[in-house]
Amino acid sequence: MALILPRDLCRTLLRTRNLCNAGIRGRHEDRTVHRLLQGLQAGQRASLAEAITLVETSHPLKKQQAGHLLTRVLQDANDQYSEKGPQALSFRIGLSGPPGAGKSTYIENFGKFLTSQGHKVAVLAVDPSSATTGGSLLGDKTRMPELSRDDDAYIRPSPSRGHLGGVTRSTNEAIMLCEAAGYDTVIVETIGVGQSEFSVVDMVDMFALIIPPGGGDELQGLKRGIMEMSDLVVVNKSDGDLVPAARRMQYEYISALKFIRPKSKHWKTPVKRISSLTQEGIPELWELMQEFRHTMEESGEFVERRKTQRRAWLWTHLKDNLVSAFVGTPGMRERIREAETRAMEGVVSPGDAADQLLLLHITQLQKAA
Ligand SMILES: Nc1nc2c(ncn2[C@@H]2O[C@H](COP(=O)(O)OP(=O)(O)OP(=O)(O)O)[C@@H](O)[C@H]2O)c(=O)[nH]1
Ligand SMILES: [Mg+2]
Repeated sequence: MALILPRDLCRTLLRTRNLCNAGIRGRHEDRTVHRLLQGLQAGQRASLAEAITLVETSHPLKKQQAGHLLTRVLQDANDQYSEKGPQALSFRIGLSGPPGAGKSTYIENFGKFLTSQGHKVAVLAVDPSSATTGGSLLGDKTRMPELSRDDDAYIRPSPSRGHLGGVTRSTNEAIMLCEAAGYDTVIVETIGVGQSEFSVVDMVDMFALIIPPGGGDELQGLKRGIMEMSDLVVVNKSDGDLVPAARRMQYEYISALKFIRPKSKHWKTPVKRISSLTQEGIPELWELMQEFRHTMEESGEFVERRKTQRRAWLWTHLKDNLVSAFVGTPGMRERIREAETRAMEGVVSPGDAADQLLLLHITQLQKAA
């Protein structure tokens, strides 16, 4: 059945997500978009911060501007890629671990190590707790005192609005903006307690799990799922009295990983011990990460993963936008509430209730067309 969208709905769709980006380059460009683009190209932090705020917004006009900006950023990135190949691509590293594992301490020292090597590092956070508590990375900035003062580093506090989907979605776009501003290494941090790490996997080139020593139950708690997604497992706090426990943890993870299907046929997930406090093992870990990147690039998987990720994000956006367009149809909220009640009471099966709502929606669309 052909689905024809009435004009009102089209407008809503275009406003909620700028679906009409193609060919923007030649058109009159919004002044804000132009200014931000220039700022990004000049590597200005203030423009980067403003651009990220723009992609986090839910304001319809600003969303449209964000869409234009992202299109331009993507075009520039594609030009760079055609010119230089995979070398033009940044390195996106996802870092997840339970609270207190030492993520902030690690990022502080790892980040400083990278900037000392001439890299430009951006740190973004996907923090499920911030959605309700209002942004815990503010505290984290103080736990990354030196990195936050480093001219070659940019630390973005986690957005404090919306549900997880919104937060992670804009993080994906924030990564692109950081790259446009010249950051060649982007670290995305997440607390491994919910679903957030699953979305982060779809944003990064390498996903690292960081765990503290001890806490045997932790291994069960950390679920197979997250291990299956990891390209690297880091046992942190391998210093002083904690060294024996860190070794035990390392062996436990090495054996646990033997029973897990490898994420890539080109890479076997290593388990490494480090100390973020003493910085022991941090340079070696970076070497390993580069080896990973090299292996992935050689096999073609690096670029392939990014393609697959883009497809996955397209579907995320599509589902979100379809649901909001559906819910936004006049009178639909009322009908949804009725259907919910009927399904809850067991009068109708949830599947039937959903089918009826969809049918109603399609009929309304056809009438309006
Ligand atoms: N001994 C030792 N302590 C560490 C190390 N890394 C971090 N810590 C300590 O562990 C505690 C937690 O470190 P954070 O870096 O804040 O951990 P986090 O994973 O960012 O914690 P959340 O943000 O709460 O999830 C702090 O007291 C750190 O000083 C390490 O390598 N060795
Ligand atoms: Mg932290």
